[in-house]
Amino acid sequence: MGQGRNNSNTSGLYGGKRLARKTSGRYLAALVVLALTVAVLAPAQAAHRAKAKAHKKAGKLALSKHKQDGTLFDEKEAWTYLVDQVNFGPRVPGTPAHDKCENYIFDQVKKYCDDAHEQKFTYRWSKTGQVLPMQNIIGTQNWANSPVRIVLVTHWDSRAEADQDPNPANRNTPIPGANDGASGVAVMMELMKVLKQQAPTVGIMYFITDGEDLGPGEDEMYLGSIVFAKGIPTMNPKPTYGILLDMIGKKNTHIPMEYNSVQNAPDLMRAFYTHAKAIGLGSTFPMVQGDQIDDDHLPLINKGLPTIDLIDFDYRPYWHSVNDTPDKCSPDSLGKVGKMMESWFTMPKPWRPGMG
Ligand code: 1BN
Ligand code: ZN
Repeated sequence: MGQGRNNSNTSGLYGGKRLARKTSGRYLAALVVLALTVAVLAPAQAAHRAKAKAHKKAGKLALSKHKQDGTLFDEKEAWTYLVDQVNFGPRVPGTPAHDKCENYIFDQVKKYCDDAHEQKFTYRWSKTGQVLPMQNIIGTQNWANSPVRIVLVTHWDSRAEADQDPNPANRNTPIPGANDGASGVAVMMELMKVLKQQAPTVGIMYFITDGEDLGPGEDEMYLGSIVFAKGIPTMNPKPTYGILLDMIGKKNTHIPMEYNSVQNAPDLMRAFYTHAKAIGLGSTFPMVQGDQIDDDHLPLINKGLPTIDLIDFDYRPYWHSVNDTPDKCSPDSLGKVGKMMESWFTMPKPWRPGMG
């Protein structure tokens, strides 16, 4: 291109009148082409600009819709994650549904966490004598250099037997686990996605545990949590505290202050529930005492990590029944819990022990 311009300049300098006429003829032709191009392209370009403007406006609207309450958490996305898990079938260790769901969750953890791994273990189940392969799925965000490091816990397996089903004929059947299993995972999956876009002010370890609900006795529950907890004393860097999400997807959920959590982490519980009220989620997280629940938080507490259990245990007659299905749950409940967690993890001055 540079060379072409040099050549025409040379002609202009030494070519005389004929060359000037030729040049003005060329200008005329170029002007005609330009005019035609403008005439043909301008309307198309204007239409394109209008379309782009409309897209931009729509994008801004979509963003502002999420941002209205200052959070990015999308309850519809979380709901899809819940339904997808239930559609695999009951996620009972040793079944194909369990394998498929493991891949589904682990893919998301690999995509959105800085670091992802599985903690594999086996358990010989007294009911069948079978040795069951199990996997804790673990991912971290912003972990190594954060002064406050939070282990966010939920279980991804579903109970092998509907032993609380009102109908005795169902009591050997595995449960769908929409609320008891899929709800906590759904919130975590959406949370790790939004916190990849908007960095948390704390370090987060997503600990998605297996074998919580094998049972039927409590001596065969919380299996993944027990395996994970063994490593807590030697973890480097050390986690600061833990938060467990369990059964948080029920329609119109209310999550009172679980008793063991208040006993073991009173300051954290007070701070968490105070924050919920401050951001308008006081009715989802009412400051009233709830039941005392044995759950995945106890093995962690026993190994020195204060951990609170956010659980709505008021779920009869669906709890541990074949009727623990998505129609008992709602996107709204997932959204409320998700927004609370997003807000907690992005606080400019994160809560830490000693802050009161
Ligand atoms: C929570 C969800 N749990 C099981 N599925 C723990 C639990 C065990 C709660 C026994 C109450 C009684
Ligand atoms: Zn359960």
